[in-house]
This record gives sequence, structure tokens and C-alpha cells, in this order.
Amino acid sequence: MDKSIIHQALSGDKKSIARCISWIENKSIGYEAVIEATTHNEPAPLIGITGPPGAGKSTLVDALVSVYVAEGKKVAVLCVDPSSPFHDGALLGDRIRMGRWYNEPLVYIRSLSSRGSLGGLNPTAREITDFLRYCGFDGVIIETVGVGQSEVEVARLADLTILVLVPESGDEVQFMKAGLMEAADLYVVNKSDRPGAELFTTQLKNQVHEQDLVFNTVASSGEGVDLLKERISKYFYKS
Ligand SMILES: Nc1nc2c(ncn2[C@@H]2O[C@H](COP(=O)(O)OP(=O)(O)OP(=O)(O)O)[C@@H](O)[C@H]2O)c(=O)[nH]1
Ligand SMILES: [Mg+2]
Repeated sequence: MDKSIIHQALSGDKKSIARCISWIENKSIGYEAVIEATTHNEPAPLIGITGPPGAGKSTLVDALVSVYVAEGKKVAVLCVDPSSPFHDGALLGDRIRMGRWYNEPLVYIRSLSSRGSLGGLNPTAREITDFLRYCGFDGVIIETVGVGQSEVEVARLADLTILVLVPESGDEVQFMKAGLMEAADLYVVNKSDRPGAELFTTQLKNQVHEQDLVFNTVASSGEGVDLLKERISKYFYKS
């Protein structure tokens, strides 16, 4: 592979970024050069979005991307294992929703399968995320479906981890308590248009102690996303 592609990727060329990611993903000969080349500029902040299947993570990411694009910010999105076995329809939904960004110069979106790794981020996803942080974006967002271990790993990798829950997540929160509840920086009660949102939000606020870390959103309509984005911006070095 031509090394000039690496330089083009690092200066933000989407085609070259895509080729470099495939290079890393397939561990093609010399892929280490791509990873090593990344150490020269300032890395973009990494926002991790995680939570149970179907909580609305992709919808929320899409809404956040809209806000960033409206501000002229460049953003990369990495979706790890979007074809979760829990519901097959999600991939198609993601494609339709996210599809509108493919021709938007400010946005780069890439899906990665977790290649059957049992929970947890595979090392390749980690390398690709690292690489993307050096490609001239104002921020990089990584979405992972919460299957326990991966959530905690994402939290370790990201500068800011957002746990997306829904009004029905009460039991899940009990279950997660030990690991992710502590690892997350911000908590989103998405689908706040559904019954029980208020009660669950109150319980969650009591549990995390800091009330201003809990946000209510309706990702599908964009409600509450501006407030969340403002809070996220505090973590972005460049905004
Ligand atoms: N009522 C309501 N529905 C929503 C909201 N946000 C998302 N949805 C719907 O919930 C479904 C799942 O949304 P996704 O964004 O695909 O959820 P996800 O968490 O990315 O799903 P996976 O990646 O498969 O785990 C879709 O049908 C969305 O339209 C919301 O705020 N309110
Ligand atoms: Mg999704």
C-alpha cells in the first residue's frame, strides 16, 4: 500500500481513511505503519456511547451528528457490531438513518463487526479508534451495544462515556451497578416520551448522586439533544 494514503487520511481525506481502516482491520502487511503514523498531531476527543440493545444509541448519535454538522464541526462515527443478534432489524434502520451522512463531507461513518468476540472490544476496534482520532476530526464517536464487558472497555478508551438507558431500564441498572454505572460520565434517559420516564429519571438521579449528570432525551425527535451536546462540548478540546 502506498504510504501517501496514510498522509491523505491524516489530513482528513475520507477515501484514504476508509482504506487505512480496512488496512488495519484486515491486518494487511505493513498495517503497523498506519498505527505508528498517528502519533504526530493532536488526537480528537473520543466520545463513547453505550447501553442496552435498542435503547436508541444510533438515533442519538445521529441527532448529535446533526448538531455538530450544523456547527460546521467534523465528526467521525464508529459503530461496533451494529448487527447485534438481539434484533436484526437495527442494521437496516441504522443504514437508512445514517445513510444521509455518507455524502456529507464533515461526517465519516464506519461500521465494524465485533467478529464474534464475546463481549468486549476487539483490539482492532481499539486500533481503528485510535487511528481515527488523528484524522482531523473535531470529535470521534464510538457506539457499542452494551453486553457488559464492552461497555466498561469503551469507558476506559473514551474521554467521555455516555450510558444510554430507557424508562424500562430499572432492572438493568441494578444488574449493571457494579461495572458500568460507575464507569459512565453522563447518563441519558432516552425515549423520555414513554411512560415511566419521570420515575426512572428520579431513581437514576438518586443512584448517581450528581443530578446534573442525568439527561432526558427523545432522540427520535431531537428533544433534549442540544442540552446534552452542550454538556459534551465541555469535554471537546476544540470547541
Ligand atoms: N419512542 C421513542 N423511540 C425511539 C427514541 N429513540 C429511538 N427510538 C426508536 O428505538 C428503536 C431503536 O433505536 P436505535 O437507535 O436503533 O437503538 P440502538 O440502541 O442503536 O440499537 P442497537 O444498536 O441495535 O443496540 C428505533 O425504532 C428508534 O426509532 C425515542 O426517544 N423515543
Ligand atoms: Mg445502534
